[in-house]
Amino acid sequence: MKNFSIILCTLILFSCAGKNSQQTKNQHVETKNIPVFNADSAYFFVKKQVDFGARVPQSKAHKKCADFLKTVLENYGAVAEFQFAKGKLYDGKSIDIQNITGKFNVSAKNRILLCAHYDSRPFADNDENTANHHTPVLGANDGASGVGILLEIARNLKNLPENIGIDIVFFDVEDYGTPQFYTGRYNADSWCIGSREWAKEAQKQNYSAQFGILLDMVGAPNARFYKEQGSMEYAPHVVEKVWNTALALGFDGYFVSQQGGAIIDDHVNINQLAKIPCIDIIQFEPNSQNGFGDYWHTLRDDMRNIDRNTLYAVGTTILNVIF
Ligand code: AHN
Ligand code: ZN
Repeated sequence: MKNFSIILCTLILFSCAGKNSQQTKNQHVETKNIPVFNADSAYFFVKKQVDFGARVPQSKAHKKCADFLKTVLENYGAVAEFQFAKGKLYDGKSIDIQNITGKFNVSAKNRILLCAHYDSRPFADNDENTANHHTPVLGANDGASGVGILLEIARNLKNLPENIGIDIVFFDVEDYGTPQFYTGRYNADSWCIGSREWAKEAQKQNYSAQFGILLDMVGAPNARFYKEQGSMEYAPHVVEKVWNTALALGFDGYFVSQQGGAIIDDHVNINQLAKIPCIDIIQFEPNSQNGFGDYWHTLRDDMRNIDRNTLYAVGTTILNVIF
């Protein structure tokens, strides 16, 4: 037994010595412990949200989901809080906003912002059946997918280096934009109402982050993510960092190295109001009628529209960008 331990110690010593000499050669090489993104766990988090029902602002399902999201963030070690505010809908009516923030490594100066919207659209106004146009969508992909990926990332932040801070924000009232059946004026500002209030407050509080990544519709089977135009305008270096990371990991089936459309989404408020360079990873279908998938704003955006492989590609890419 004694002999065996001596041999073992010698082996360990030798292997350590080998590593040390390697490290002296490349002094800046750090051993990175990148956590493994679990797509089953992310899928579970998406399903959990969908199981609450449509998360339409001011509904019971929405409130339950908001409480759930804050609790999960806290359980994974975040300092979490709600931001309550008021906004104005497409028809001029007032709406209550409830954004959710979870901060990891609160005192780190060097911060990264990760965000997604958690509300779901009150109207399936793209549904092939006009009788469904006033029915809320489940938003498995449109909303829940991004949040599910971010919760799985939160689960993996226990060993986050202490000099990096992560702020996960779940925006409310993103998807209450002017419905197609509305006979009044189309209002481009009727989208992304929650993030507008978040960004205004962030600016007031002098919040800063190195960069931000917004996830929207990141779970559909065979989704493709193009370099979105606003992201290229405000945060080209972040786009390159994320796309290069994805391509190096072999996710070129999802991350396309071509410019896509200009999309009105929460990242616009973050760039313009909070002045944080923020990109949008969003499914884009250049040949489709509406630019997104054919399930978009229809009753078909349910769990059948979620593929673990897509969640894995996006989640793994982000973990590799962070760590
Ligand atoms: C517009 O349709 C203008 N922007 C897309 C924002 C959105 C809606 N993302 C998800 N649902
Ligand atoms: Zn939507």
